[in-house]
Amino acid sequence: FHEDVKARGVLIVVEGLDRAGKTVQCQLLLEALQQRGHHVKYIKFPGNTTMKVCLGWVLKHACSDRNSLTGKIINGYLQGQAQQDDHSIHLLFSANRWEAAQRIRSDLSNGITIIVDRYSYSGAVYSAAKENPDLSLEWAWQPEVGLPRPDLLLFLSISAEETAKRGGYGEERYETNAMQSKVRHLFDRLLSMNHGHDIHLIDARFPVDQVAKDILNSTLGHLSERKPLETFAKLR
Ligand code: Z5A
Repeated sequence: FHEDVKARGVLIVVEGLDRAGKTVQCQLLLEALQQRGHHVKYIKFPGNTTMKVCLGWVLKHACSDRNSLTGKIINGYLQGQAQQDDHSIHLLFSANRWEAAQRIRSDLSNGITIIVDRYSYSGAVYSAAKENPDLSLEWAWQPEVGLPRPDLLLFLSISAEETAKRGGYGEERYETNAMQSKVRHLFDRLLSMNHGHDIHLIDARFPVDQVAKDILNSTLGHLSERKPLETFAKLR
């Protein structure tokens, strides 16, 4: 491999249902990797205007796209303040990732490892879960084709029933048991279609510290990978 490929950072995506513990785990992984001397950044999708406070940790690491045009529209939609056609909002979520894609590429090539809290997988399954007959999982995946493909996908595996026990759902439009169950089913389907992908299923039912250890173990083996960055392909 060329020298620039050797030096690049690693793209790590953390996915899962609402309340699976993604943000808590991203924080812990960020800290663990930084303590080991890695240069690491955190990005959350959708990048929007909501500041999420998690165990007292304000997401100061979140990328500047939080205030992007798409981020603002998406935030209003998620809060129920604005209606959008299913296809239109889907494409805006995808555009929100495309807005960040060049930055992700350039950070990786500068040796920065990036931890991403939700990505294209959430994008496809939340839209397909609406069961709009014209919005299949395959249709929903299509705008993601060409985006940077993660080197490692950590899927926090837990059922909708178990996440519901972690506290009442809030005001966002997708926070219902029925929606989360459909989302879980679609995540399973999507992950099974992404052949050749490095996916680690992490049992997210365990206490936070145990989950963090499993995630770190899964991640450490990948930090020495130096293959060229790939992009998402069509679903097979
Ligand atoms: N969406 C979409 O439609 N299209 C897209 O392209 C994208 C997203 C990217 C974003 O909501 C919504 O947008 C989301 C998908 C959709 N749908 N919904 N609903 P958001 O930004 O508000 O949601 P989020 O930030 O991603 O948060 P979350 O999913 O609700 O939570 P989380 O990050 O997975 O969990 P957490 O904040 O780390 O922890 C949640 C609680 O559980 C907290 O009280 C923790 O203390 C507790 N917790 C965490 N881990 C544990 C363990 N191991 N045991 C016990 N308790 C735990």
